[in-house]
Amino acid sequence: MELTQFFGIPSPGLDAADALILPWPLEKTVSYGTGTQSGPGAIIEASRQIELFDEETLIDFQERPRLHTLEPIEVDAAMPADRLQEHLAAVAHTIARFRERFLVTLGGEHLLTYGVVLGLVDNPADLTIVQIDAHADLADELGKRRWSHGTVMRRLWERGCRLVQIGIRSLSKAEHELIEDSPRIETFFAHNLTRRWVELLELLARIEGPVYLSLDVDGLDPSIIPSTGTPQPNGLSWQQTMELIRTVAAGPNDWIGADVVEFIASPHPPGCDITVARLVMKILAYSALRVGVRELNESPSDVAG
Ligand SMILES: [Mn+2]
Repeated sequence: MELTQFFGIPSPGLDAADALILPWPLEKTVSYGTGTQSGPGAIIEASRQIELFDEETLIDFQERPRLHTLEPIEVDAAMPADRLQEHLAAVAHTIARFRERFLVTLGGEHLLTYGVVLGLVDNPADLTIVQIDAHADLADELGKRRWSHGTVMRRLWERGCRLVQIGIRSLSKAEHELIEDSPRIETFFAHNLTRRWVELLELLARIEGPVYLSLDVDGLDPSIIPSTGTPQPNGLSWQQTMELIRTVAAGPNDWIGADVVEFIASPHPPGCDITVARLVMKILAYSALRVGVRELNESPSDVAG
């Protein structure tokens, strides 16, 4: 049991958990490097090597938040790609049972974000997705497929989601035109991210309503996480990534969950899997701190005392 739990610490059980971790080893439409199905297992294995204490938030995972790692989503190896939509809908149905707890999904290819989002919200038009990614993922079709890691944000946008895209540095002209034409898509490209950094933080700090963080590990610079299917140079630094997540966590929004996708287990370079596990740990720590802050603010005894 403990071996399959994030950090390798005992689960308090599904009902008592504050946050849930869902491994979803989806790999059906990768276009270059393969192996995203190996991601969730490698991240959980590596999580056993990191400290349970976070020196920035002072969160100690021995105490809080209490984590429960769910059974991995079963992905039928024989499932043809044209049944992906059905698979996503079925998993969304399962995920709907886990609402009200902060959910971190470990991928797996980026397409899974569609299933998670549809499971977490009734009305996608209420949701803002903060997408850290090298790729816009806004293609209408990729290799004649409508359901693909390269089309996932297009499908979510069609359902009414608002997108804030960060670190984008790979997209087609058609995707670029969609961004230009759509008021529901705000894209912060990598090439001028430094110049627009303050504007970005201010935008993130203003978001209200439900927010979901979708973190494609290729959004970070490949010098930090090279082990992904389609790496691109000029990615986010670790510090930039942390500042973005902190800003979301500190905002007046309702942060409902996150995913970390497109990681491929690899022994080269050593430690890459620990970096991704640490990324998951920081997401959990920032989200937990935020719950603590909210509880403190809402408690009359704390105000009086
Ligand atoms: Mn992506």
